[in-house]
Amino acid sequence: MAPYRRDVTRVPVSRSVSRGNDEKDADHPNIPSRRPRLSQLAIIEYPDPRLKRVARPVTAFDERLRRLVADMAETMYSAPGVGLAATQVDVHERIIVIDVSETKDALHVFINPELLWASEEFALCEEGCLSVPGVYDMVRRPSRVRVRSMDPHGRPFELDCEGTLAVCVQHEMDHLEGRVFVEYLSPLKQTRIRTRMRKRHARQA
Ligand code: K1U
Ligand code: ZN
Repeated sequence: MAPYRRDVTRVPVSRSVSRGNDEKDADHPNIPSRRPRLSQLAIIEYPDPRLKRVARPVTAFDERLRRLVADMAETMYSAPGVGLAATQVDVHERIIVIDVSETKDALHVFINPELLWASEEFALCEEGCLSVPGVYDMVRRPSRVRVRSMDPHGRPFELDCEGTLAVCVQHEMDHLEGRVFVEYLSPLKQTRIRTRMRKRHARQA
């Protein structure tokens, strides 16, 4: 499944403000005044208990889902991050967005993803999390995975992942199971991270 290429088409402003225009323009999604505005969603932070919730499968492949996916992508790009699970924005449905490209124009959207296969070979990679800002540590995971999923229109696809994409997809699928990457770290590190996060939240209060 090819990732969604981000649409960077710019329509001249004069087209969007032209008077007495035909109906064709009124429906054109690239005309700024007609394009629905994207929202940045609030990301919940560790150790918020809502990060422990197990997400339920998506059953309605409708405009509301596609709008949520667009808002999640906007939230991920502006954070900035390379992935985001719906759990992190307090929506407990099985939805993930990922873009590990340098150019930030290769969005992967996974609805109801399932792990079909994981390699016996493992890799140690540094991970971060938008729900645990400022914390990075090494996590060991299968180096390659195959995922079965659906796109936002309910069409099934399978994707072989390796490198950063494999790390990211496993990290995000953990979020859907209510797991945060710090749970792979030692109890001492987890305690230190919780203390650090609680201090951060007290400062912000
Ligand atoms: O799940 C998340 O909170 C997103 C997380 C994904 C991830 C990163 C690294 C390894 C595994 C999973 C992030 O995006 S953390 C931020 C980050 O990695 C980043 C930030 C700015 C530029 C590039 C990457
Ligand atoms: Zn995360």
